[in-house]
Amino acid sequence: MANDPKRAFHIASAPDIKSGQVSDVYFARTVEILRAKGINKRVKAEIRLKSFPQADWSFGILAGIEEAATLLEGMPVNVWTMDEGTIFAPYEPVVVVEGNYLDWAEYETALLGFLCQASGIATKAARCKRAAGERQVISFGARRMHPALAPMIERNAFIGGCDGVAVTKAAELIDADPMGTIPHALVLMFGDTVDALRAFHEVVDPKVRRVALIDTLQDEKFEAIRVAEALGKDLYAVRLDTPSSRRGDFFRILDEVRWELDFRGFEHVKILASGGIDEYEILKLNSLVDGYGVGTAIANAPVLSFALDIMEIEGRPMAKRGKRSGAKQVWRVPGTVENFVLPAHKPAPRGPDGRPAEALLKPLLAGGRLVRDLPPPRTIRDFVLEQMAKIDIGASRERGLRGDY
Ligand code: PCP
Repeated sequence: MANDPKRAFHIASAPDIKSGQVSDVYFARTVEILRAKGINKRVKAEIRLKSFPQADWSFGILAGIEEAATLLEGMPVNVWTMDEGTIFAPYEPVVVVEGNYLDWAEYETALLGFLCQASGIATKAARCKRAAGERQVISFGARRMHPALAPMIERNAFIGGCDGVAVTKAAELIDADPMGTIPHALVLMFGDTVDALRAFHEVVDPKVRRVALIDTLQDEKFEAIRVAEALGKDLYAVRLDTPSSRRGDFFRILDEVRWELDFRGFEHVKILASGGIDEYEILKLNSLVDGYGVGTAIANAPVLSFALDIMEIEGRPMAKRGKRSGAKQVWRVPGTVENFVLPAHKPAPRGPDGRPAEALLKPLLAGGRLVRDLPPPRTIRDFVLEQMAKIDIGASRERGLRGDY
């Protein structure tokens, strides 16, 4: 079986995406028909969400804006968007595109793809970070998805609130050091948890925290005692990734480990948990756990199924059934994350305290030229955490957004 140089990974390249080749065929046919009939109307379209993927989700984190800018940059279009990281709700337009329809029609598929997956990941990461509070949440999920997407997945896990990412290539994108502990494979290579940890301590850069994985071979509580006695003050934490077949009452296992460590004076040793962790599991384990490795729950987060719809043709409000026509602005009540939508031609409203409301849809591209700075991931993450601190449980409950914590 000769090595076939043409065999490549099943992914679209950046030039493929940028040249509009990642597009549903009915857009190409629409363009063909409109060209044949000499129709090229100037339209305005908006992207918005109809509902969250799960009933207990009460906020969304907008992500994918930087890639959307890269996609549409250089095209004869005007684009307005919310800032990346903005907390939004269904029925609030997050992106508006204006231009001659034939110039951008075939970019809808890729544009929505950038926003739907990235925003799902960022929102799930935000829910996990919100549940964990000050405790660390590290993205461990790249292995669950196509590797071509790993940088995108972990970048959006980070801007959503994760404190770190595991994949080196993704860490470069967020300008941070990759984070990780020990895989079961290393323990198996040494045939002993303490020997593997000692080798890690001897070989790996001292600035990397010493975290012992304690569920590979023996009972976690006895392994916790052994690694703590082996490394003493140099041991930062133990990680429990207990296989589901042995997990039983995970809380009780963690409680025993905590007791045995504290009983012997190893109060400084933190406990990390991974394997099947999501925001609900985090809420159950917080009283014992100091940090989490979250994989599948974030990497395989439900997408936010944004839709793009024309709402104005040749300057006149026109939208399909089920959609509000006309250009809109999304306003934010000062000092809150409470948004509301008004027709764009309406005057700027004021908040209950008289302060002017903030317009969330801001120019991004003018005639295809970038007219707004695109902040680095860490700045977007700070913006997300700052907003999350403002999510007022009472108000969200009043607004009938149930089930949030
Ligand atoms: C994986 C790795 C990640 C975990 C699972 C993510 O464990 O340690 O932390 O799990 P999740 O997708 O359920 O959230 P293994 O593959 O068992 O372990 P390792 O590669 O660390 O030996």
